[in-house]
Amino acid sequence: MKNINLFLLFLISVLLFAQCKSEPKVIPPPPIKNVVVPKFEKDSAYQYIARQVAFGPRVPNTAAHQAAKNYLANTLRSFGATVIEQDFMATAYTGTKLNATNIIGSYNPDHPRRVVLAAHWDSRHIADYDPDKSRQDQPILGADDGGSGVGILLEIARAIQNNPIDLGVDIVLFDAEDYGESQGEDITTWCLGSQYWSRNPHVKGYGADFGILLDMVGSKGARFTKEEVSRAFAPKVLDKVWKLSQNMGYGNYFVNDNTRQLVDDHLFVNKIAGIKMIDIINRPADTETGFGHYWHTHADDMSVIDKQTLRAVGQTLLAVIYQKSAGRF
Ligand code: AHN
Ligand code: ZN
Repeated sequence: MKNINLFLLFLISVLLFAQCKSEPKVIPPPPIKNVVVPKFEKDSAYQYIARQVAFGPRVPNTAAHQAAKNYLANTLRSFGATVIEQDFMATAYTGTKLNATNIIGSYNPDHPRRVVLAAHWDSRHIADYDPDKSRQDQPILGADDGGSGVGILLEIARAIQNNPIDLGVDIVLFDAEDYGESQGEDITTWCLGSQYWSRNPHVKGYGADFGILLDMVGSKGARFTKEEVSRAFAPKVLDKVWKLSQNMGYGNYFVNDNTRQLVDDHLFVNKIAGIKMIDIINRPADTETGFGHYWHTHADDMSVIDKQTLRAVGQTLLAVIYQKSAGRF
């Protein structure tokens, strides 16, 4: 009898040990469910852009930047996100030390399946493409270049608070994206916040199934093309997002045209953090720079922001994350 008990104990131990040693945990796909995708409130997103712009240019080492930082972190907190302010010191191409902060708002921080949604919250320190040369050394408001993506992500945060989601969602607002050297050779002068976060994620061992970056997503008649870095690193995510959006009726914005690679936050997230991230970014067909006519000029103010465009992007993103939570993306 005693021997049998000992044998059973031995057997159980072997089985338990074998369990522990088994393959690294594979997260099972979720059961396929039906889910309601909340409505994206474009007027609300618009207001969140206006609030950012009202601080003035959000350039590191300025009072407006500090005020905008507090506004963004507090707003995400008020929407029920777990917020981390990731302070870091960056060195600009000028040698200037920048006091910078990535702001991360997380939903369901312990959920094993995660998606990361990102945008940059700083605005450019110079207006290097402004037609008025005398004002090129002045910082820009960045309503579209920075403000629009953040405004949409704040509205998504509010939607998640009101419609609990069975998915981990991390909203990452990168700092110091736009302090790069004008026409410089060195791509690492751009995207200082995403470079820092990719090397020092807000939680150790951080991972996500995929990521979506929003950059200049608010102007009238925006054209979101399939950008080369996104195509190279995250082709399936890119095609699924575009198809979903087109099926929702936003094919005038999300077009099936390919455009060349861009140095943007997603490049560093893909290369350094190894997270598949696409870039939704406006690439007009008819401007010299390939960006909006207002790009890196003082014309990048609230007058370029269009609510229909905000809705096309915001409603697409809500569909992506709620479908994903139901095993349908
Ligand atoms: C460059 O022009 C090097 N990158 C485009 C990324 C960018 C700048 N997004 C906003 N501002
Ligand atoms: Zn810019």
